[in-house]
Amino acid sequence: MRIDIISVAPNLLESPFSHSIIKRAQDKSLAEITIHDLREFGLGNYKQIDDTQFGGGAGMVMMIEPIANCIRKLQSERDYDEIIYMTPDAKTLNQSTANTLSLKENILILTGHYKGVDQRIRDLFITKEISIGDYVLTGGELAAAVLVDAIVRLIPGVIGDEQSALTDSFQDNLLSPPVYTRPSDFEGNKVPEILLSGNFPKIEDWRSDQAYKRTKEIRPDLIADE
Ligand code: 6GU
Repeated sequence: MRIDIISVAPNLLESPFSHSIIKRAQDKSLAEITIHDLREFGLGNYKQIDDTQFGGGAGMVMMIEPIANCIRKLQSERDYDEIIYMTPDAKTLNQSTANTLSLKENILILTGHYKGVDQRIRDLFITKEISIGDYVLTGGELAAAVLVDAIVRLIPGVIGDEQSALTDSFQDNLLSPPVYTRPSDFEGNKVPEILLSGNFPKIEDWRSDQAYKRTKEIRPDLIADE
């Protein structure tokens, strides 16, 4: 899978993709992530990328030309399955969206700053808009990093243990059950007996039961949605 990201703060995105599982996915050529500096497409001597908004009001708006020029250049090199705009005024990311996107070949992600981008960018180029939650970040970069992590870990071969991505919280709309490792007794705090029993069907029942109880208490909306 190829992921291109357009950003005015490319260095904000370097670290999240340079470590651990996402780095390994790139080293194994399972994911190719390329960051493009929007400033290089800025207008005039000052490489301008934003301007005051028509109609007045506080905050700068990202101009259409630099973004259109950048997107068109990238589109001349490959066809994109989705062109995604990261913005708080969109539907929130969930596991189902991450699953769908992990099956795509080429994705382009535009990250916004300031008051957002000129609406015509969204009308002309964007095929999907994604928020990562009901709060506001200073820019879309960290949100894009979250999205890319959620997608890339689902690509077959990225996570060593094939089972692991499938048994995540949310893959079945339930939170994960509690997990334990050694020691079985920490200062009198014991691991539930069932997990030491070796009775795997019973252990699975217990885990399902715990997942359901945890979801009902912490995220009843996930169960109500079904
Ligand atoms: Cl995608 N961008 C920004 N700036 N803030 C956010 C967000 C995105 N998702 C939640 N908050």
